[in-house]
Amino acid sequence: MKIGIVCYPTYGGSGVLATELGKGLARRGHHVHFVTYQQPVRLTSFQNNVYYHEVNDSDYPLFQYPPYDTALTSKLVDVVKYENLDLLHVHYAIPHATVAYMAKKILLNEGRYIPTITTLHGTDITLVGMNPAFHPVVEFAINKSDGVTAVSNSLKKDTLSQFQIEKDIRVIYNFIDSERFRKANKDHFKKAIAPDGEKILIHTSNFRKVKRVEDVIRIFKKIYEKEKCKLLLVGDGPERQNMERLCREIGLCHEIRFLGKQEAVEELLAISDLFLMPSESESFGLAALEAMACQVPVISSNVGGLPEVNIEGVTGFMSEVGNTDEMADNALILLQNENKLREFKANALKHAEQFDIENILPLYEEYYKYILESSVYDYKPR
Ligand code: GMT
Repeated sequence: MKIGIVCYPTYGGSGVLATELGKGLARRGHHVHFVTYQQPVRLTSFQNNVYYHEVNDSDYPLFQYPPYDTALTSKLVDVVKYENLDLLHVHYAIPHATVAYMAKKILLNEGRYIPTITTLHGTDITLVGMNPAFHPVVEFAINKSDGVTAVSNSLKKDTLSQFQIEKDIRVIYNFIDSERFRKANKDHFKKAIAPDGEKILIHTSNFRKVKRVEDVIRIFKKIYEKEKCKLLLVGDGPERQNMERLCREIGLCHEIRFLGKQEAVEELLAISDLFLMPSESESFGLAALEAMACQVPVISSNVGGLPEVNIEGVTGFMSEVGNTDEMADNALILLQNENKLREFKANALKHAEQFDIENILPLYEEYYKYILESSVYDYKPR
């Protein structure tokens, strides 16, 4: 198949997932064309069957906001026509589902039908999509996609309750590449970060409000009072300054390392003992799954799709959003009991294996075939 993939090229979960999906499909012989405004962060080296098309918008002085949607639509029309694509798969509804619809209409006007699939990732529904500035357009565009997938049952439920959806939504879970996300021996890193054998806690995210990153630091403080440990903060984003201020206030800057955006996050996960994810909302929690694949149990909130990933009392523990006392207590249950920690690490790996890319890729391929066959009936030649 010749597949066009539209995504955000940045460190966010939707872009990571879309890029890994495309690379996986290319390994299985499909031709995958990424269309976005920047080289996706996980698309770092040459791979056969993978192509990248950059969208260039205009900086004409009249535009207060350069019309990216229009530029992306034009690029999609071009790529579908000249690369002879079979299917467009867009990740994150805003604005990608709308753009895909527009491209489809333009191509239809030229007598060419291109089926489109939208994958909903989370904040496009639960946060941004709910904003009245976007809601009617998002609802319309989802309904006009030939296929719609959601990354968890929870996100499907949220979508159906917040929007009038006429389409069937197929749940296809996010995945990890177990070859890459595994516990490799990185003892030299561990020694550098925790020279006295302290336990290492880790959080990775885009440091947005929804991640409640200040809770990460509050949880760490409570743990630290009982058990000497280190905290690694991977990523960057709007809450960084507030986090740094809080670290100074509680006097723990020397135990907390801000590592910024990291390419090889799996190397840091490999030396970590616990992953903290106290998010306000989380449709799936791909970062938690990546941690589990590296044998890192998860202390998280119990919102959204997290209970579908983190199994309470097995792969980690979950608490109500904001209950940092309980999250710290749960972390201590594991940090102060080597046997229990070892058991949870093994459980985390075992559960994560179900989400291996090799199990999930065929589900996308099968869905593509289904959409290609069924959407033929929607095609009405001019
Ligand atoms: O978490 C973010 O803010 C990034 C966002 C994205 O779209 O890049 O992540 C969402 O999609 C991920 C991949 O499907 C999910 O694992 C995250 O749970 C989801 N984030 C939220 O729902 C807050």
